[in-house]
Amino acid sequence: SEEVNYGEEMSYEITGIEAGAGVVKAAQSAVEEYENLAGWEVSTSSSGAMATALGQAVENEEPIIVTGWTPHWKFAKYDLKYLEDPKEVFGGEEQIKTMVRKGLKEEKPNAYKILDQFNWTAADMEEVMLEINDGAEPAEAAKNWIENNQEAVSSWTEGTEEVDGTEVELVFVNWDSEIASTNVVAEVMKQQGFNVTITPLDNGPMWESVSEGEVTGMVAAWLPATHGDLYEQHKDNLEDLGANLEGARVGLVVPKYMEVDSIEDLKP
Ligand code: PBE
Repeated sequence: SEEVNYGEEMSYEITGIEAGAGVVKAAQSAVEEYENLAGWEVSTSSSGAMATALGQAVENEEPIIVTGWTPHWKFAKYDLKYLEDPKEVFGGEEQIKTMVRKGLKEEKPNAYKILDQFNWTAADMEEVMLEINDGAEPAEAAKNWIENNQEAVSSWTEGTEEVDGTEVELVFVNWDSEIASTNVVAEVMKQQGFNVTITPLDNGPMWESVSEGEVTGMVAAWLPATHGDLYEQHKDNLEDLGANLEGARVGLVVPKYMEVDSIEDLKP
């Protein structure tokens, strides 16, 4: 693997996603911290464009490095691997956590309780993501998952009462993982009688809207590393309801056919 130099073939480019994503910021830090990444750049665009570029590269068996994360359907669809990160720039295992605006517990206790009790596994989330990737509308995939997982869903609504049109606004970023989780929670709340709006934002504004109390909350906080800076900035002005998913991860992801195992194997 020491012999292969992919940099030139890839124009020394790491294929990023949205500029505000934590994994993009981490990739930019990696370029600074790994001396062997001198001259590399992280391109930014969107999660959709990253997925398209990845699919095309795999089809042509070309080298590509993307800013990746788990849970994500791409690992079910393609043979991929994370590059080892000996400097731990991307952090370790992450949780996805739920954050709500202050005062929600008193004002909308049933909404608060459902958001507090929402909790599922990486495999659950991947099931919804795969169905969406296969062409289902997010709301449709969410409804199907709910129908097949009544036991989990009743543990989220346990101890709550149905409501009559209480308004709830959930914010998220158009990352495939958060499209899945936000749609599932929104559908569950709709079925309990809430009038639910889901609003896609960039990462920074997502956190701000919760901490400014403009919206109900979000289920899209990746911690401790990926959104660590945003959490520090906003934690005093929002309520942290804890993990809704364990075992998440971010990092640099490549197809398995690439003869490189560690970020340190890349050449300047
Ligand atoms: N992600 C998906 C986000 C968190 C969820 C890894 C693209 C990020 O990097 O901020």
